[in-house]
Amino acid sequence: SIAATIGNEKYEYPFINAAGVYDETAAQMNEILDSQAGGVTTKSATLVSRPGNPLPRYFNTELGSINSMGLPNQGLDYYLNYIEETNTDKPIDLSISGTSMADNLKALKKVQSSNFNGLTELNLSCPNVIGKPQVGYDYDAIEDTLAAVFEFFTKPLGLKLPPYFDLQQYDAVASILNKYPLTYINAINSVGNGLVVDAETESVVIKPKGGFGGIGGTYIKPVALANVRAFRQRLNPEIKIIGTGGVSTGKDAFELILCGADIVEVGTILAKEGPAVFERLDTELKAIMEAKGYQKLSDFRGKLKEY
Ligand code: ORO
Repeated sequence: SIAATIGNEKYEYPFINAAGVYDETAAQMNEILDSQAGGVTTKSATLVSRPGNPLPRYFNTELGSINSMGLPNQGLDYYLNYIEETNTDKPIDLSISGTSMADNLKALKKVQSSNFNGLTELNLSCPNVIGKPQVGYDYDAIEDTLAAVFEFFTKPLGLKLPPYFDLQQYDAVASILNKYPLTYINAINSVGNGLVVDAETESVVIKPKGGFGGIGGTYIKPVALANVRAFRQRLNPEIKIIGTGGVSTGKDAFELILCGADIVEVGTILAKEGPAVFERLDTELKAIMEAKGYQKLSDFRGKLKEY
């Protein structure tokens, strides 16, 4: 079996979509649920629907993608209604991404008083809202947010984190997170504010922010592996980890799970291949496990060897 659990949620397959990919509308989320995905994450919701940034705002390259979507979404009520009306055995994870602390608190109060009891993922790492820094790079803001949220929020909560690059950053962030009853973290969001250049046209490839945007795909796999590993070494064992970043094969997922991921999310490769990718990933991961004689994910999860 390749099943996995986070909080009370059971994923028969350990792959789901990364928030923001193939999940803005009910039709897209239904397609993911109908595939061999373990579940679905909603597009990060704001209190009020948003059109997002001007087009073009997403671009695929051979090794990955760049995006500056700007949180286009249908608004929190749409996603809460979708969850309420959808009959499925699979988990639906709700992503929230207010553009201010006040909006995040309002959104989470709404979730708290709703019937939804699944995983709520608070996105502290969107790199693409013009004029708004990523909360995940401001330790005081992370701490203030968690202190305010856990005053009232009693449902299972996860945090979507930006990538970190210095071991001191992991120490600082983990010591804050370990003070709170988080159900999980999700590492990593895109590598923010990269730049893709088209040499032929001598131009950037997306319009918002002069072409700067979040990088996903194969480029960022080592960063994702490092973030999952570094947090697994520092977080309380009760805090689970969703590993996200640069997964396009079952082998990539195997590596993330070796680093400590409980389940794995896919963004760029899902945008490229569509929901059929989930069956391929399940099959590839099972084949690796069979060849190595592993029966379940916990046989190798977190067991990365060091010299
Ligand atoms: N893009 C990302 O890469 N991460 C986010 O959290 C949000 C967006 C977006 O909507 O632009």
